[in-house]
Amino acid sequence: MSEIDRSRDLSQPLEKLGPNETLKANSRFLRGTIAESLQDPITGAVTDDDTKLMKFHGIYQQDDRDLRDERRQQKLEPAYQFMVRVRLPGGVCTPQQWRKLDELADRYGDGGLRLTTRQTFQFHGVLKHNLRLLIQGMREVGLDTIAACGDDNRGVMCAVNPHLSKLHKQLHELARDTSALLRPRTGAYSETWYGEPPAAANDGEEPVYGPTYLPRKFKIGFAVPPVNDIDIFTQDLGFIAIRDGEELLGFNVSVGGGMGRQDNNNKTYPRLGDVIGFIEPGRVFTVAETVMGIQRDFGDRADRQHARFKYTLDTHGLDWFKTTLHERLGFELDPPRPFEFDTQGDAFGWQQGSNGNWHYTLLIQSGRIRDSAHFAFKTELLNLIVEHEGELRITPNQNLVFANIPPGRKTGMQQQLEALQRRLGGGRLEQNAIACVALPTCGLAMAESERYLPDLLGKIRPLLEANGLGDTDITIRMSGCPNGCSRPYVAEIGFTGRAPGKYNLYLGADRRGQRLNKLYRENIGEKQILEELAKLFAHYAKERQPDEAFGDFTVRAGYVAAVRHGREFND
Ligand code: SRM
Ligand code: SF4
Repeated sequence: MSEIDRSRDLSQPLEKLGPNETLKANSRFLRGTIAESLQDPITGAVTDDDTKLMKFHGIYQQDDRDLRDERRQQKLEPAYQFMVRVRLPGGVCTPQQWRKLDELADRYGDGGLRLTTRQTFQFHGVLKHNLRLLIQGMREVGLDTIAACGDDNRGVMCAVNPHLSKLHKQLHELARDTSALLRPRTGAYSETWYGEPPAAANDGEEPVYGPTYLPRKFKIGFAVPPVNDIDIFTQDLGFIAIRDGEELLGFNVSVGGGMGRQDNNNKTYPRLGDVIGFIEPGRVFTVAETVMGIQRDFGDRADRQHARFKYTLDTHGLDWFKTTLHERLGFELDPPRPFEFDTQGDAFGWQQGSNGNWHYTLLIQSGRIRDSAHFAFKTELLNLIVEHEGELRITPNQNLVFANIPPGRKTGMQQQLEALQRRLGGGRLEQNAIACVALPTCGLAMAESERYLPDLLGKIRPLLEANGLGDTDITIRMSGCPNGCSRPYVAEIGFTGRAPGKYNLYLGADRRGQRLNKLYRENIGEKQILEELAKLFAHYAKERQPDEAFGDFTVRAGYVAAVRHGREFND
């Protein structure tokens, strides 16, 4: 591991730091009183401080918001439960791991699994007394949850790349090793969840992070042009593969992406990353560690709303950042190499890899996997996975790839996979849509998202068909609040929740993840959404240029301005 200059930004004296910073510093490297909280039989919750610390362990305390009123009337505490997120770099897992997760969901969760926009699994509805059992179960198949949440390096993403077998392997290994390199080292995780003997916290316990970890979450991803499925410019740090066929030449490095913002706070905005140079593959780890180290040392620790790396860059300037990076690295990045993206979407159905194996991408709306009274989807999926001899890849669009099916096995699986897809349903609109979790589990949701988007799409479809646009690809993404977990600000049509039944409507992104959208209508309900879209689709159908995407049209036709930099998002 390379040495990092860990000098702190002296412009932020300790006494001015926010409460989360003090909590981290005093937590004995994320131990806090989690062990005691877990044992407290009086409540289904943990203390407020432990709630914050447990995020670093990949665990979020929540309560079922559908039950809030009822429980309040009954004078009961909220229906506390936990969301548990798996650390799964690049979204790749084995059938054996899936089988275990499926079993754990039944035994300790709400019976379902949720595929996320960062290519991993979430369990919902886990009760406090089952947390240890769940995490120990994952350990049996080599999985953990550390740093899946918290102020640290989050799940590392990696393009799904069905065609490029050799390159995918190489990139997935880089994603996996980057995740391992930047994984917190504290013994708190194994002590708390695996019951290993407690060690005295010592100052050297976190050689990379130090006692206060990062000012805020930090996200890394690897993309392979022309497919921008991971939305590389929304990552704090992105590596854009530059290749000759399947030979990896190196990466363009992009810095400072992020989606999260708040309504009525113009200091916050989504921002797309800036490409700052090119590196050889052997320098990925040093660059990742050094960039994260600069954010650790200079990120705003006084104001969490201003603490993401994108704001550090805008506060200090890109030139300052590049100089600091070059100084710390001891070398300069080469000039960026040309690259082109042409889509953010997944390739559905069958694709053949360069190694001859087959891949099947299954569309799973919102990544939600559960059995219901009329369709035992989770069970049917598991039955197929058990027969599968390759690996599984979760896509950044919440779908699932049955990857590396040997040619001799394709015929056997084809009928079943295609039949399952038919039962799951979903057409063009759904293929281009993402919804975040939102209600009832997300504590920050202001409006429905996952539970509402399918209905809304059902009402949008006739509007498109009426204008002869039924086969047109248009990205539609919905988030239940402005945090943007579905990456709505890079969708041609983006919705973010404002209040129950009310959404902001954004237009104008480019289908390639290289242009932000912009607010078009604020705080509107379904009736107005459909009226607005009906007008827009009619105009688009009439006046679009050949091959002009909907987002490009809304900018050219003057509905919204093109946003070149995040700061223009709020203009
Ligand atoms: Fe997210 C917070 C769900 C991807 C930006 N996100 C949350 C929490 C944990 C709510 C909370 O803090 O109490 C949500 C849990 C809901 C639940 O009940 O499960 C939540 N985020 C999700 C997931 C599950 C959405 C999904 O439907 O797939 C995604 C899990 C990713 C993963 O596997 O790690 C998810 N979140 C994202 C993304 C997209 C991405 O990373 O590619 C973003 C935008 C990119 C970015 O980070 O800027 C995102 N989530 C946020 C934010 C805003 C951060 C900010 O800079 O302001 C929050 C709120 C916060 O951190 O304060 C948040
Ligand atoms: Fe929750 Fe908001 Fe993220 Fe949706 S966008 S999961 S509502 S935090």
